[in-house]
Amino acid sequence: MAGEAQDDCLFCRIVAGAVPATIVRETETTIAFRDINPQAPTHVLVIPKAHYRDAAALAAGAPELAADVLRETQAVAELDKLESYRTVFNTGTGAGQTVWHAHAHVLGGRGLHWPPG
Ligand code: DGP
Repeated sequence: MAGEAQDDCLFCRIVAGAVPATIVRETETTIAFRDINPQAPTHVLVIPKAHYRDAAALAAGAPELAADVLRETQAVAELDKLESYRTVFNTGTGAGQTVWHAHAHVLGGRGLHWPPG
């Protein structure tokens, strides 16, 4: 069921502390941790603690929680003193989503090209 922790979800396991991660921020509803395969000097993932399979499910099922995630992307940018940064939600396989727990990528610390690949 949407929102409930899934035993087979990697990011639910990070939330539970069962898989280690470099956590940079935590709130009542979210955590932010450094990506294991960084694509920029700052590459942090912001996730809701509750399980939603992607950003679309999160926005539809828990809009206030989606807003919490967005607020935290800004907090991560401030933490890493980023003047410019990019927030990305990959939604669906064709867009490159590989982990099925909603997450925002926060990328910064280098020039970022547009359009993305
Ligand atoms: P996406 O492709 O949008 O679903 O992004 C998933 C990201 O998760 C990807 O950039 C790599 C990252 N990732 C995968 N496994 C782990 C892990 O075990 N720890 C951390 N910190 N990041 C992970």
